[in-house]
Amino acid sequence: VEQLVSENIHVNQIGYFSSDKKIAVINGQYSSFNVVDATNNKVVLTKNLDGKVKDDSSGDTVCYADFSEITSAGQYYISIPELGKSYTFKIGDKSIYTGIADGMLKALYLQRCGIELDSNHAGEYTHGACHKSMAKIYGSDDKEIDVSGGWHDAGDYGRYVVPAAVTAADLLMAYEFYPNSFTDNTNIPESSNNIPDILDEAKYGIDWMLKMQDKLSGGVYHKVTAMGFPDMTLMPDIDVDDMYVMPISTTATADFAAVTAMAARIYKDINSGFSNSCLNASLKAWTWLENNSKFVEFKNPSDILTGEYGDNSGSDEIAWAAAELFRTTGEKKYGDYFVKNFHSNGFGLGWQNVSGYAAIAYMFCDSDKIDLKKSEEIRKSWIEKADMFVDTAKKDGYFLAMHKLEYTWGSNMNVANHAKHLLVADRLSNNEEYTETAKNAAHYLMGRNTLSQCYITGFGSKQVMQPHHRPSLGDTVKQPVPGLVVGGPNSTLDDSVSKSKLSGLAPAKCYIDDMSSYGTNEVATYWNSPAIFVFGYLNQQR
Ligand code: G3I
Ligand code: 9MR
Ligand code: ZN
Repeated sequence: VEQLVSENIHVNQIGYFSSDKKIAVINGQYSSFNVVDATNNKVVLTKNLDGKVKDDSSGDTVCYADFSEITSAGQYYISIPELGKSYTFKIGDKSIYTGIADGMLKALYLQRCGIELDSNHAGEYTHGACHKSMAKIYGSDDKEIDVSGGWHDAGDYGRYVVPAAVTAADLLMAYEFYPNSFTDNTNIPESSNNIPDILDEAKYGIDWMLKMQDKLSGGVYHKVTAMGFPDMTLMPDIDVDDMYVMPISTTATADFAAVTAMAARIYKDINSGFSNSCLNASLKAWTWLENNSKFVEFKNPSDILTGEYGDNSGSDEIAWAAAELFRTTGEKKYGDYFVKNFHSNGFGLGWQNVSGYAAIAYMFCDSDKIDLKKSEEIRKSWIEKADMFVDTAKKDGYFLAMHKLEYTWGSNMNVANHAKHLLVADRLSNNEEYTETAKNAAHYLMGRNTLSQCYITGFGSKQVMQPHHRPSLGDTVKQPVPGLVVGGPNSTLDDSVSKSKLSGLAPAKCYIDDMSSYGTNEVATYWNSPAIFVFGYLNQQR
């Protein structure tokens, strides 16, 4: 008898590496499973299921199908007599992730603002050059500046310095950690220029950030957006609302100083002109920070309704800037500032808390002026946190380093960032538990989760079809723009669809593939970028 797909058999819908551990997570208690060759429906392995784990985040009680012994490349599915079959997945070498990894990077190209997306590069997902007009400096009478370029932040068309900076930083860091994982042929306009596309993409974002710096003071404007969000089906090139440049903030300026210092270092031998401009811009931003020691907070003025990216402290951002400037220039004053002012503060790797970026910059700095005691202390607590993630994952039914309270807006960023933390820890001190737990995060994003939902548009068997993403809704293509990581489960229920459809559900189940659910189903560049880092690790040997 032909079996139907059961979404209670959770697999990585893309696949598993031949040499890796391969586990499917099953919701419920059953006795045995088969692994079936999908090309001829022949059973290649029959085994007992094991384990009985109550998963806190989903409420599921799960057991496991471990089929690690299957190493032959091919297409398979899991079948459980009483339940049904899983989605089909691959077993193979690193090439099974090439499409999805390149797709997530390519998605940032598809988020580009200020240029035409032509069919040669964007396929069906074309649109004309957008948001090219001059933007008004908010609060001034008539001053206008050109701040075209950069990435649309998310499902809206705003361009915000704080999230763009961490996006670019993730790309640069992915390249610094895994230089051989990235190619020059993802078919973006800069492909085949002998520079890996990931660096070209980062530069696209940074070129825009450079325009967001006030040339006189060195301070950096917080964002450029219209006064409100455009209609959900408005294509970017049709959106002609007046754009406003919002005031300079400490967080934007410090994040800017950090990422331009990184760029100065990484592009030094690749594009020295760009590297120099970045260094000068970074030093200027640092000067602004010195001249404005009182925290300049950004708050939306009452008539501006777009994303705030607010923060009540800039100290982690400034410490990050200091650490990157120290690593890039070797100048003692930046190192001293960092040592005096850095607090690990949970080693944040998100847009709001960037202390993790600061720590990485200092730990991996090879200057002989480094404060070894400080560096060792940071290293130790970084490892401790990694060990804590491993512990959390051991208790989690889906082997995920996620506490149930972490399923908030953009929880998929938390998933990817924890993996990133573990991979950095593995660089500091090799440990298979770290890399294993990081891989489990990737399995989760690709469908091995309580909803059997692949969270990256255009990929997997159960795909996201209705992301809160204006170009995906406004174009004539049925499939959404591919390669975008959606926010994922959010138990805070931040939008009305979530409130009406998801209330009472366990945290990991608070997700809905609905275009109006911005709290669970929007996309954002800084949700893609840490996932790109993780896939940089996975694709290392490709
Ligand atoms: O800061 C608190 C933290 O202290 C607390 O532990 C945690 C627990 O819930 O909440 C934290 O605040 C959250 C904050 O994100 C920081 O993570 C807020 O509850 C949460 O509402 C907030 O959500 C942000 C959302 O904008 C609303 O401001 C998302 O992170 C952020 O990704 C999202 O960004 C939007 C832009 O505003 C507009 N463009 C689209 C973009 C993506 O949805
Ligand atoms: O589209 C907006 C999305 O980018 C934001 O993350 C979200 C929260 O600020 O808001 C979305 O815009 C909605 C607005 O907040 C309320 N009116 C409807 C808009 C589209 O759903
Ligand atoms: Zn645009």
